[in-house]
Amino acid sequence: MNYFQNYQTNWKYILIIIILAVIVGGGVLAYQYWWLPKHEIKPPEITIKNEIAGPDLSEVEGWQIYTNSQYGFEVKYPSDVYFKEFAVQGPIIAIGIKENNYSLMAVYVDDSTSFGKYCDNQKNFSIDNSPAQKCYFEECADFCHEDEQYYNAYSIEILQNNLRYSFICSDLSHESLCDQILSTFKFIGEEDLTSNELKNADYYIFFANKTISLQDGNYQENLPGGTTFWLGVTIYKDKITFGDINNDQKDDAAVILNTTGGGSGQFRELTLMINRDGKPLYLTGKELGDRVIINSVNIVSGEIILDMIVHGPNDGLCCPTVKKIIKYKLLNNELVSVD
Ligand SMILES: [Ca+2]
Repeated sequence: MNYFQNYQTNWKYILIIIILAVIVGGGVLAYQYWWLPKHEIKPPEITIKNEIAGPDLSEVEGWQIYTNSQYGFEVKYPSDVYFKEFAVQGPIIAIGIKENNYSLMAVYVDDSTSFGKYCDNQKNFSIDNSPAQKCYFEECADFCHEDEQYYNAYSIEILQNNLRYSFICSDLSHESLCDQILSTFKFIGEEDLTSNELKNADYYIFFANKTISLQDGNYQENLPGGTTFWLGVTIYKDKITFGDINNDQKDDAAVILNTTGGGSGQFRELTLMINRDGKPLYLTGKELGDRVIINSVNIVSGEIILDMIVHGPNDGLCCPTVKKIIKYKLLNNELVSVD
């Protein structure tokens, strides 16, 4: 075998190897491209509720209210979450978890009439009657360098009055908490009632036959000279529900109050607070009963719908067991029950 033959044989082998490599390599690429699932972030079902249904307040019982009067909104939040406000540039608020200073959400407000365009996956809906979009995307912590780890994030953007409110939740493992906080989002204009105003308003109480002034959701009246009180009023499980009840296109509020006279009785009343020039004004109310349970309050088409558990004939006062839906509407400035 001479050198030339040897050379030729080597070339054949090399050529065969190259052809095989191209076939195998191409096959692998084609397989990856066509058969392997593409990298995508599956959006879970949106849990944000529209404002007619209202957030499920049974889940956010005892939450506090953050109000931003500069940008006109409020959201509720659990006690283990903190809000940090910033001056102008960058996020206007950082929301974090107290325990480990963990960053949960950043809130930006900028001038825009359209949603951001960088979504991998999106869903449109509405929050407080304004167009909103939930958008999943990849995010990186620090200028997105080549070798940087990307992670999955999502934003909820809300458009109102030429402003875009962006809530960016940078960790999908906290998606349900971010969603839950956002489900309580509400714009507040000068003409709107706010939860804070309702927690500091005057209410007529049937139980005591008098008008009292709540301060931060509480009222307490002590017996003369003593520390024991004879009248205590609070907002029952933070149940404040907004909706138009007197058909003037301005949202009013249904508020459930809990009154006690110092004994074991816990008397629940429904009160209707009318929006009068942007301020809450007591109009009328209904006694609901001692220790009845109010699961939810909704306002739909001008009717207040109470989902309650009331006492059956064999129930002790402590422990009602009978599920009952009661609907009220306003007639001649009185709440009347409707079927
Ligand atoms: Ca109204």
